Amino acid sequence: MNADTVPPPVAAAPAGTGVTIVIPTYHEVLSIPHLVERLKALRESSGLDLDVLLMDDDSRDGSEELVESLVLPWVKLVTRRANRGLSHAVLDGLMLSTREILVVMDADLSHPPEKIPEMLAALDEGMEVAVGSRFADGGSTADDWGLLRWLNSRVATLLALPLTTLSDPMSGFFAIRRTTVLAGRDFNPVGYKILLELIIKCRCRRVIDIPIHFDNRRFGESKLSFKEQLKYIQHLRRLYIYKYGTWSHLIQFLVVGLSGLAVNLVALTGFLHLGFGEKQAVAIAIVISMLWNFALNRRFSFSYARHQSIARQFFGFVAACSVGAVVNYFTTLQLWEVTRYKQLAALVGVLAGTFFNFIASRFVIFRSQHVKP
Ligand SMILES: Nc1nc2c(ncn2[C@@H]2O[C@H](COP(=O)(O)OP(=O)(O)OP(=O)(O)O)[C@@H](O)[C@H]2O)c(=O)[nH]1
Ligand SMILES: [Mg+2]
Repeated sequence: MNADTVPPPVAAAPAGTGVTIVIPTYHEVLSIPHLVERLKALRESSGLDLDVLLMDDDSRDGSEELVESLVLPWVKLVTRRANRGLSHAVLDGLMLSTREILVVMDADLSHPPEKIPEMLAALDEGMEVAVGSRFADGGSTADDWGLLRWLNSRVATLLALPLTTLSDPMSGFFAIRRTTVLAGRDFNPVGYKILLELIIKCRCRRVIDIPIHFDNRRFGESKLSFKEQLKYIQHLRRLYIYKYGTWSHLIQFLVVGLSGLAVNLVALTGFLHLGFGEKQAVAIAIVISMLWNFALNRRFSFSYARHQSIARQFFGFVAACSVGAVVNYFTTLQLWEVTRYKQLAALVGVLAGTFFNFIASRFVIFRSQHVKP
């Protein structure tokens, strides 16, 4: 989070009671009156001590004037001019409020405010986060969700499976305790998925799904672009690294290794087709796949070491691959003696060589360097 734009720390402010609803808005002037109307009805029917913070990224669409004209002391609009973006707007809103419970929801009427009391009841029962879910039993989405949108959402949810047990971790509708938010560290969200960021960085364990019906937006346009979806992958990668540390580097290393195997086979086939001799084709394929692995490992698996000398890393990587091949060779030969399953011996040899490569890459070649302040 950019320190310049974060409001003063609320940790110093006295702990409040009641609920703040934090709503990120961008060009939502048409939806705001309807949303406020429904929140007003909720306030009256439930008797909740509830206020609303609209975190607007300087839409200049009349939202500011509209909120002023409503003259409702419990509805405020904060105009943000720096560090724009949905996740930052939500985080700023969460930090601004001093209320005990914080609810986040979209402005476009896709989230039913009437479900808020159910979410608050879950927090009362000891949950840290209650999430409005489209995919929990009893949850639903508007009928005209096309197959593509549904598939997109399901794939995104599947990719987040190792991070949380929630059925709808993409949801933008959730309730969380202020103390839980304040216990979070290292917030660094990219893109849209602020809930995932909070769950990982606040180390939330007690999370619960609250089924909701997710409506289509009625006014204005969606701001969820393809670019935002790419950012989601980047965000997921960061969260995996944060949560799983060295394990996440190992997984990336193995995925890169598998892709290198495919590159090797394609290159070998290609060069044989082009009429190269067998020995030449094998050697060229090895060089190409090694370069491929090096580039991808430097860019992804060990990206924290990207600013270090590329030449040193490259020669280190080539050396590690060569020693790894020797480890593979001797392990296979050793096992060859004790088993009649030669392929099994070769497989263990490959694993031993890969393991050696990983350890050398992670802790020697692409080691993290701590720079003295
Ligand atoms: N402050 C702020 N709010 C944003 C930004 N982008 C989107 N929002 C708000 O975040 C909420 C969710 O954005 P939507 O465009 O509805 O995204 P979505 O719900 O995934 O897409 P739809 O299905 O079309 O509704 C809405 O209330 C938006 O106004 C932004 O950059 N800054
Ligand atoms: Mg929406």
